[in-house]
Amino acid sequence: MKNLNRISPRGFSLILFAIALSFGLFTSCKKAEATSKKDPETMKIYGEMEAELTAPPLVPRSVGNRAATKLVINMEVVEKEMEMTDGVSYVYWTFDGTVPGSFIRTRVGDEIEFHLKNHPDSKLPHNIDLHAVTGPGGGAESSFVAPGREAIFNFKTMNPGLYVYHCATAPVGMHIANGMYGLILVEPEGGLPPVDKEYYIMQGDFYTKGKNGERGLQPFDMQKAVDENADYVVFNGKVGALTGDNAITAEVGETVRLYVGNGGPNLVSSFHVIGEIFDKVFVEGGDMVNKNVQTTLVPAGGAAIVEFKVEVPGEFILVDHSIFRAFNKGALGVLKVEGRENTRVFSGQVEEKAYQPNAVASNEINDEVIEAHLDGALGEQMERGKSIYAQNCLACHQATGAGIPNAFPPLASSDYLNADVHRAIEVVKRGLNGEIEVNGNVYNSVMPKINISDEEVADVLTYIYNNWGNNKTLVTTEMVGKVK
Ligand code: HEC
Ligand SMILES: [Cu+2]
Repeated sequence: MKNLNRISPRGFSLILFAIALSFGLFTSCKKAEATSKKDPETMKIYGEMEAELTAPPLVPRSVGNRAATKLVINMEVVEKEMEMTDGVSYVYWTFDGTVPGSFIRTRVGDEIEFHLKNHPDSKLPHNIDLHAVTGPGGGAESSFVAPGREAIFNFKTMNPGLYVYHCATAPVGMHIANGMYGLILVEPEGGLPPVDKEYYIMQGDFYTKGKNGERGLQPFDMQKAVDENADYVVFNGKVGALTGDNAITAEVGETVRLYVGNGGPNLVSSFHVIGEIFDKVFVEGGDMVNKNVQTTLVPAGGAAIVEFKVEVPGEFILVDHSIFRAFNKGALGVLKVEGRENTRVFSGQVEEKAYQPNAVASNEINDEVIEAHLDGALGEQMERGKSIYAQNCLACHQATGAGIPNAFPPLASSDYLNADVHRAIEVVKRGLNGEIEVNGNVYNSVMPKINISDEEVADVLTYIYNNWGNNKTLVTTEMVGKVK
C-alpha cells in the first residue's frame, strides 16, 4: 500500500477508480441488454424431435437455423470387448458401443430430455455427467442407472460450445479410463458457419496390466492409472482408429473442421496436425477464436474446435505432439487429402545431393591398399571407390572403416560384410534397418538408401572389400544391376 501511494498520488488513483467504475457499469449494462433478448432460459421451444447420434469420426447434421426445440436423446451404456491394437483386446465401457460415445449435436436453448439406458448384460451401474449441463453433477446423480434400467432427466442448453460428457460413477477415474466419454456440441443461434468436412476425434489414455503391445485380453491396471503411466494414448479408442482405411479424408480446397475432445482420464493433449496450420481454433471449445495456430492444448475433460483449409494433397498426420505418445503409444491419425498438386504452396523435393562440409579429402582416408600402389583396372576402381566412400559412407562408417560403437557398424573386417556380397549390395541400394549383428555386436539403427549409380556401388564396395582386412571380393556393375 505504501509503495502504491508513493507511485500514484491519491487524486490520480481516484480518477482511475472512477473510470474503471463507469466502464464496468457500461459493459455490464450492455451485457444485460444483449442477453435479455435471447436468454436461453426463456427461449421459446418449437416442437419435439429425437436427436441424431453418430459414431466417431462422424458428426450429425448441423442445426442450421432451426428454432430451439425439445430434443430427445436416447443413449445406451454397453460394456464390451473390443480391439485395442493388433492382438490386444480390452473390455471397454461405452456410451452406445463406441469410444468415444455418440456425438450429440444440439443448439442453445434446446430442452433436452435425456434417456440413459444401461444394457441388461452390463455388470455395473453407470451415469452421465455432461459438461453442457447447468445443474448438480452435470446430470450424474439424475442419470445413475443400474443394468437393465433406464434413467431420464431434463436440462436446458444454456451456453453454446463444445463440451465433454463422461461417466461419473465411482471409481470415476476407472469408468473414464475404460472409455466412458464423448462430446456434445451446443451450437449458437443460427448454427456454426458451414464447412466442407467435419469430423469427431477424441483422445484417451489407457492403462493395461501388460505393457504396450503385450498380447491377449488386457485388464485395467489401477496402479498405473494412479501413477498416470499410460500404456496406450489413442484417438477414438484404439490404435489405428484413424489410420489406413480408417483415415479421414478431404479434397484440396475444402475447409475441414475437427471437433477435438480429450477424455483423459489423466493426460493433456497437445493436438497438432503435421503439415497444416489451424486457420481458426475455438479455444477450449468456447467462443474465443484464435487464428494461425500450430498446436492447441486440449485439457483432460476439455475440447477444442479447429478449422483449416487444405491447399495441397497428401497425408497429414494428426498427433498429440507429446510425440512419444504418437509414435509409441498410438496417438496418431491420418487426414488424407486428394486433389491437384499446388507447387506454389508446396514444391515437394526438388533435389537431393551430397553435403560434406568436413569432407576428408580422400587422400586422408586411412587404408593399406592404395599405399601399395595397385596398378591397372583394379587400381582405378579402388581410386574411384575411395572418393565415393568419402562422399557417401565416411560420415557414418568413419575414415578407418571402424564405425562408431552402438551407432554405426564397422566395415573393417566385418563378418556381416564378408559373409554375403549380395546382401551388402542390397544394404547400399535399399538401405537397412532392424537388428543386425556385426562382429558379435548388435546394431539396431537405420541406414538410409544411398542414391548412387550401380557402377558407383560396385566401385565403393570393391574398395571396401579390398581394404581393412576384408575378403577381397571384386564387385562388378553387373552384380549390382541384378539387385533391384
Ligand atoms: C547415415 C549413416 C550411414 C551412411 C551414410 C552409410 N551407412 Fe552403412 N550403415 C549404417 C547403419 C546405421 C548401419 C546398420 C543398420 C542397422 O542397424 O540395421 C549400416 C550398415 C551397413 C552395412 C552392413 C553392416 C556392416 O557393418 O557390414 C554395410 C555393408 C554398409 N552399411 C555399407 C555402407 C556403404 C557402402 C555406405 C556408403 C555407400 C554406407 N554404408 C553409408 C549407417 C550408414
Ligand atoms: Cu460408468
